[in-house]
Amino acid sequence: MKKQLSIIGVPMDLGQNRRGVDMGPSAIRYAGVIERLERLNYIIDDLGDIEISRPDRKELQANQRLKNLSEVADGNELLAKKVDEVIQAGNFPLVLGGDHSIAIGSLAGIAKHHKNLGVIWYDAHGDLNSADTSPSGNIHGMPLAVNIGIGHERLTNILGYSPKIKPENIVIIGARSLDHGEKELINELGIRVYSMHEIDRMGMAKVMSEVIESFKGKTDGVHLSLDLDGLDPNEAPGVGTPVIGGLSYRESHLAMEMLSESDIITSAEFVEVNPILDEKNKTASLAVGLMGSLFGEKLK
Ligand code: 6HN
Ligand code: MN
Ligand code: MN
Ligand code: MN
Repeated sequence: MKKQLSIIGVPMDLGQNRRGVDMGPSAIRYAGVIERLERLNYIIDDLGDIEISRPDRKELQANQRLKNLSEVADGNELLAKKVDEVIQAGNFPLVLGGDHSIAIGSLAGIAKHHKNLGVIWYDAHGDLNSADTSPSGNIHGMPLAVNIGIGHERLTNILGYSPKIKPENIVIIGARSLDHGEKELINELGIRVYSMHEIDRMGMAKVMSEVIESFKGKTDGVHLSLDLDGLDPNEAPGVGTPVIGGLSYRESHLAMEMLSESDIITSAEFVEVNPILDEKNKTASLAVGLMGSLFGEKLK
């Protein structure tokens, strides 16, 4: 792992309906992310937060199939440029959300620097919807589709190229709430999914060894996109779209520790922390703990 980490906060809440997730970056900072990673001897550069523009009320109603499209696209454009700069400077980008729509901007900035970027999507959801398949019109349910080139051009074409990633380089872990159109896309493109069913049967250790083995030698970098709702709502109550029956604290720490040992992760984001829905900053603290494991706490 690179020793210089650049933290980018993205106070984005326009990719979904629940207010409060824009305070995620503050909650994660408050939970001590910088101190935690400095203790592991990383040099932390906190770049502050990306500016997200607020929609006017009229525009909020404009496109129900792609809610707040222009504000989400604009914020992601800024994020993409910032992430691109961080990587050009030789640093590891650690992005704090914000709702999961921000994976559009982070991957736009990251994938530019790779021919074969692997992506681990740790999530209860597939985030593979488009305006045509989405039950909600919320863009946070679409970022993985956008990154493989499916979706509105304002989103797919950020930084002027598309697609960002290849379906065969994606692994979804923790899925238990997939919409009909998402399942069709997964089958059509052969996207690898370790749903809760597979995780229960195989155990997290086996799942992660398979994932790590599958990326080694085949990818030139791996991005971790960790949606806190991948964990069980008992562990992570502060999320906007909780789904019962999720990954445990221990499974998730094990996954992060194995990623740390494997040293394959080249960028990461932690998203969907909503302090308003949380219990005493429990979810933000959980996120910081997982970052500790990802960045090698067990080994140092
Ligand atoms: N997330 N599949 C649902 C939708 O509205 O498209 C939920 C998406 C949740 C997205 O948690 O990042
Ligand atoms: Mn998600
Ligand atoms: Mn999710
Ligand atoms: Mn969510």
